[in-house]
Amino acid sequence: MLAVEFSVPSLSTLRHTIDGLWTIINTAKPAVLAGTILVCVFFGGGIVYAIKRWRRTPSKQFQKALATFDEVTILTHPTPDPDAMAAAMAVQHLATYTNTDTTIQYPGEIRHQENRAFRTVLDLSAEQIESVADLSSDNVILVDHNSPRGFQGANAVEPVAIIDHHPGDGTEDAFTDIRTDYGATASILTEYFHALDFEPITQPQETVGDDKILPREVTTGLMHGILTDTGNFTRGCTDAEFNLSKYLYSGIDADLLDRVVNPPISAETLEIVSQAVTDRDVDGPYAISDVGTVSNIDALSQAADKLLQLEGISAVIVMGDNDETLHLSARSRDDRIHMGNVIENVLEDIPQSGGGGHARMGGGQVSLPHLEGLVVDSGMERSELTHELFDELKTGG
Ligand SMILES: [Mn+2]
Repeated sequence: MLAVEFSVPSLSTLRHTIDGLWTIINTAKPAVLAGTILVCVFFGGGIVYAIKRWRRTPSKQFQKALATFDEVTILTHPTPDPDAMAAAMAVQHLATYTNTDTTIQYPGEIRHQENRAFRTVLDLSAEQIESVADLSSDNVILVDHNSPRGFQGANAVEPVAIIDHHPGDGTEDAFTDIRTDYGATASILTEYFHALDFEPITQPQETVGDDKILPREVTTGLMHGILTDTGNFTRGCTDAEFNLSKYLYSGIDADLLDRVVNPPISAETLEIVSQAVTDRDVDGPYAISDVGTVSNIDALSQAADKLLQLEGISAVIVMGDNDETLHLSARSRDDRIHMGNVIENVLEDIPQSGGGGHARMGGGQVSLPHLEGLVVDSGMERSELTHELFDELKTGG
């Protein structure tokens, strides 16, 4: 380590310096003084201009970037959730003011009842893609994620803009606005509309003319995106989420919001949730539930969410199989364990299997033929997997 010592100037030294400056100013000729002032004003103005440019709001920068394209693809991640869909809708709405044609696309599936309700109730039109060839345009804008994934050729896609709140680097050449401290991508886009003086109105989309207006579908969608990503203002929330919700409030349609927040749940999903609760294995504060074969793997995470609410339980894993693959969904509110590591450590020894995640949320996939030893010699029963998971939970992962 290099130690640097700073000497603090004494008071008398400072006084001498100030006196010296006064003498220079008093004795200088008026012409020299005027010249000096001119030079100061010139450079000062330059600096102010540079700062203003540097501080030009992301909203204006993004709008400018949008305006350079005749058409763009707005792409979500493979599990388009309300935040991703709201962000996509918001970009699409902003693009109508820059005369940019837009297509919203997504890899993966929209299955969760909340996501299906979002699409139907808020009239989102989005296309599914399977490979890079399906992209409607070369100009790809990523929302709610910062590197393309979940479709063939995703690695080759170089986005022109990225708006997200997940950690990541983005791409050097693209407009990039990644705010990891924000609770939702919807918050970032709401901030754009607010900064650009858009007015939330309670009328539907069709009534929007040239005025800078936020129709009720977009407003309600953005509100729903903020609500879901922050767990109704209880998770990863900042000032921005609260302040921007106030801005959105006047344009929210209460009926639409109710329909997207509380959609009907399919009988199968509720049955899986109930089965996960009934068939749970409990060891101390941990619960693991194997619900067998399911047609809707989305229901596993909902079952895990519900099981975690059980009194006395602080970490859960729910598993079920579909098409020769065992899917695991894990949740924790136990600070002693890292759920992502628990799943990763147990699954890494099984061929063609794997998983991981964050401290409080994890998931994984296991090839059933490999687990049961039909392909390789060393197989195990599903009940043995449950035991291994319990053992790993106790070590903390
Ligand atoms: Mn999000």
